[in-house]
Amino acid sequence: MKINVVTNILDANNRIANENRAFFDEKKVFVINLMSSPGAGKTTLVEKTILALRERFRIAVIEGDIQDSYDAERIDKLNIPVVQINTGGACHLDGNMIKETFAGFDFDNLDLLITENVGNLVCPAEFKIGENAKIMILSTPEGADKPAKYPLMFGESSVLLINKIDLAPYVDFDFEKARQSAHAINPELKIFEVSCKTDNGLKQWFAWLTAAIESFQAGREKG
Ligand SMILES: Nc1nc2c(ncn2[C@@H]2O[C@H](COP(=O)(O)OP(=O)(O)O)[C@@H](O)[C@H]2O)c(=O)[nH]1
Ligand SMILES: [Mg+2]
Ligand SMILES: [Zn+2]
Repeated sequence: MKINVVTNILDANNRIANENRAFFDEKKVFVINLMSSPGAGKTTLVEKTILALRERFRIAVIEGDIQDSYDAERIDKLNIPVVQINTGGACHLDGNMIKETFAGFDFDNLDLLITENVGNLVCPAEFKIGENAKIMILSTPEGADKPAKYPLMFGESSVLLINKIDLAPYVDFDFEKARQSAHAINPELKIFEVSCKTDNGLKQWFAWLTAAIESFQAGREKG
């Protein structure tokens, strides 16, 4: 008999992710799973999002890295509850790792949990963690061919932030090609062009996230 190990791992993970989701639903905590390749701007976006929305929502962060706690220290400086997960080599977060952090947060006093996944355009998209929405970043220096090369992440995400638009002129980023190929994979994908350096375009992202959290907490959307 041929055993499909990968399917079994994903099934087991889905079960745990669904348990996490049920827990977050009960606590009315909106959870985003933020993914990108290393250096695309995840932590910078998390910092900007905290600064923009902290008056309105109670926010906490999970930082996922293979090792070290550099990103968590950046978040801690903003006085936001943060737990660092060190995957010890694994290139993605999974449901179990998220569950392990539960003791570190006061979920009764939270509206938004942002999880920064390990930098990688491949397997983070395969492992659910109990999120309401997958959000991904593609930065302009990475090139406009990435949707075609890494279709799963673009297919699974609700929002694509094209970051570092301030660098676009220097790296010849083809916005039309990126948009078209991303929408060919996922016609529902919301795309925002932003710069976390100049803040250009970030308002639309904050508005999307605010509306998504409010809609979830009003019971109009279930994870
Ligand atoms: N020019 C430019 N640099 C950015 C932008 N966003 C982030 N960076 C820089 O890109 C580098 C990686 O950002 P970081 O947030 O740590 O990326 P992460 O690895 O995805 O978490 C840092 O030096 C940031 O300051 C942007 O919009 N424009
Ligand atoms: Mg980071
Ligand atoms: Zn992985």
